[in-house]
Amino acid sequence: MFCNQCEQTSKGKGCTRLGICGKNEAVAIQQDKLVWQLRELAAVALMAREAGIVDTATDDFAFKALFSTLTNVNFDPVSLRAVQEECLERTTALAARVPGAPAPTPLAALDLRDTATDHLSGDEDVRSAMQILLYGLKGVAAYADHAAELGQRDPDVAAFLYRGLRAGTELDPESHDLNGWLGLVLECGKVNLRAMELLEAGNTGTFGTPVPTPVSLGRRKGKAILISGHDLPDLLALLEQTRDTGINVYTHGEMLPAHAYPLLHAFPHLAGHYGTAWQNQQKELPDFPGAVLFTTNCIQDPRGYADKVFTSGNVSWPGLTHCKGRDFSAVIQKALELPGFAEDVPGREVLTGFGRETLLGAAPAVLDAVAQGKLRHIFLVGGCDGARPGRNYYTELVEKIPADCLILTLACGKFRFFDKELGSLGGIPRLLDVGQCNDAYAAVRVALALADALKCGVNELPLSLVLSWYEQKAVSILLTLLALGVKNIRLGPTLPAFVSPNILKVLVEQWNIMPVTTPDEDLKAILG
Ligand code: SF4
Ligand code: SF3
Repeated sequence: MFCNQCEQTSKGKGCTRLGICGKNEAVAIQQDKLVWQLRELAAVALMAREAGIVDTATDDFAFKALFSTLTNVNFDPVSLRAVQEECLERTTALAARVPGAPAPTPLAALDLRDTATDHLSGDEDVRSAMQILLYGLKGVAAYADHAAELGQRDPDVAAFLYRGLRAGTELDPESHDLNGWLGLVLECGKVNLRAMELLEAGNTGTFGTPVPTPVSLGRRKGKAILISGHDLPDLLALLEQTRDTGINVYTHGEMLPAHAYPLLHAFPHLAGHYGTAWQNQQKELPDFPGAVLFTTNCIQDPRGYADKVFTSGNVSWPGLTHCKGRDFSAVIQKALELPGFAEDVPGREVLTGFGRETLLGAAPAVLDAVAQGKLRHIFLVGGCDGARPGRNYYTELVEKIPADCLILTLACGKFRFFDKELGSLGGIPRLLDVGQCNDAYAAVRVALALADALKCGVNELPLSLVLSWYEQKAVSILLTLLALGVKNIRLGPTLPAFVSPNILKVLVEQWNIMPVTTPDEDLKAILG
C-alpha cells in the first residue's frame, strides 16, 4: 500500500504497511481500486454528458463512493466491496447508453492490477499536483454528498469531479503539463466553494439559520446517545426517533454546531455536547454510559467499547452494526440497555452558531470597532484537529492573542480552545464559532463582504488565517482559499507530504503560504 493523503501519514512521507489511522493494507488497496473504478466511471459519465445524458443518481453515487475513501471514514472491506460492485454496475449501465463508451474493468481483473500509483506521472511535480487534485476532489465529494442528501445539487460540480478524476488516465483525451494540472487544482478550489455553498443552502433551508446558542457541557440524568460526525439529517432522524423515549442525545466532535440550528435546537432532549475532538475518542468514549453513533469521519478503532458503537452513511468499521436508511432502532435499543448517566452533572456552557447571517449582522459593529481603533485584528484559527503534539500551537496561539482582537473558529480544531473564557469586545464574544469545516463558506463570504465594505482586497483586511489541516476536506478548503486569491495563510502543524518542493515554491511565491512557527513569532509577525 501507499497512502499519503492525511497529515499523520507515516514519517511525514507515506503509510506503506499499516495506516497510522488504522487502515490496513487490504483496505488501502481496495480504496485505491475504487478510486480507479471512479476514474473509469468519470470517463463514461463525461461521454454521457456530451451525449446529453446527466444521470443524477450516478452523480450522487460518485460523491458517496469517493467520500468513502476519505481518511477515517470506511475501514470495512465488505462494505467497500459492495461500493465497488455498485460502481461496476452503474458504469456498465451508463456505458450501455452511450455509443462508443469503454466497458469498465471487471473486478477480477482490477484485483490483479496495481492501481495505487500506476496512472501517476513519474515527474515529481506533476505527481504532486495530481495528488493535490485527487485529495481536493475527495473533499468536494464529501460536501457535495452532504448537500445532495439535503436535495441540493449542481450538475457542474459532478461534471468537474469527473473531469478531475479522468485527468491523467489513459481515458483522458487531453494531456496536461504542470500548469494545466495547477489550473485543475485551482478549479477544484472554486468548485469546492460551490459545493460548500450548496451545503449551506441545504443546512439552512432544512434546519433554519444558525443563531448563537449556548451549549451545555454537563450531563443529564438518564439514558444517553452520543452522535458524532457531520451529518445533520442523521441527527434530525435520531432526535425524531428518540422523542419521548427518555433518551438524551449529546453531540460529539463536528456535530457541536448542530445545536445552533433552530429545528434541531427545538428538541428538548438534545441535551448538550460530550467530549472533544476525534483523536481523543479512544480516551473519552469508553466512559460514555450510552450508545455512540458515527455519521461521518472521524472514526477510530473502537476496540474495548465496540459493542456500543454504531455507524451510518458512508462510515463503516468491521464488526460494527451499520444503520441503513436512517433507521436508528439498534442504537436506541443499545442506549436503553446501557445505564445512562446516574446524576445530573451541571457543566459549563460554550457558544456556537456564529453563521453567515449573524456575522454579517455584526459586520457594521465590527467595522465601527476597527475604525475606532478598538478592534486591532481578526484571526481565523480553525481546521482539523489531530494527534500530533505540535498542535498545542493552536491552543497557545489563541491564549496569547491580545484582548483587542477577535477570533473566528470552525471545524474540530476548535476543541483545543472551545471552552476557554476569552471575554468579549464591544459586546461581541471574542471567540466566535462559525460551525463545521464546511462553514468555511460562511467565513469566506463574510471576509469578502468586509473587504467590499472597506473597499479593499481581502488580503488588505485586518484578518489573518491560521489553519490546521488533517484530512482531505481541509485540502479542498485550502484550494478554495487559494482560488479566491487569499494570501498569507499560515498552515500547520506540518505541511502536506504530497506537496513537492517545486509546488511549495509556487505556493510561497504566489500566495505567500507559510508554515506555522511559534505562537509568539507568528503573533509578532502578524501584529507587527
Ligand atoms: Fe496513513 Fe493518513 Fe492514509 Fe491513514 S489516511 S493510511 S494515516 S496517510
Ligand atoms: Fe475534524 Fe475529522 Fe477534519 Fe470537519 S472530524 S474537520 S478532522
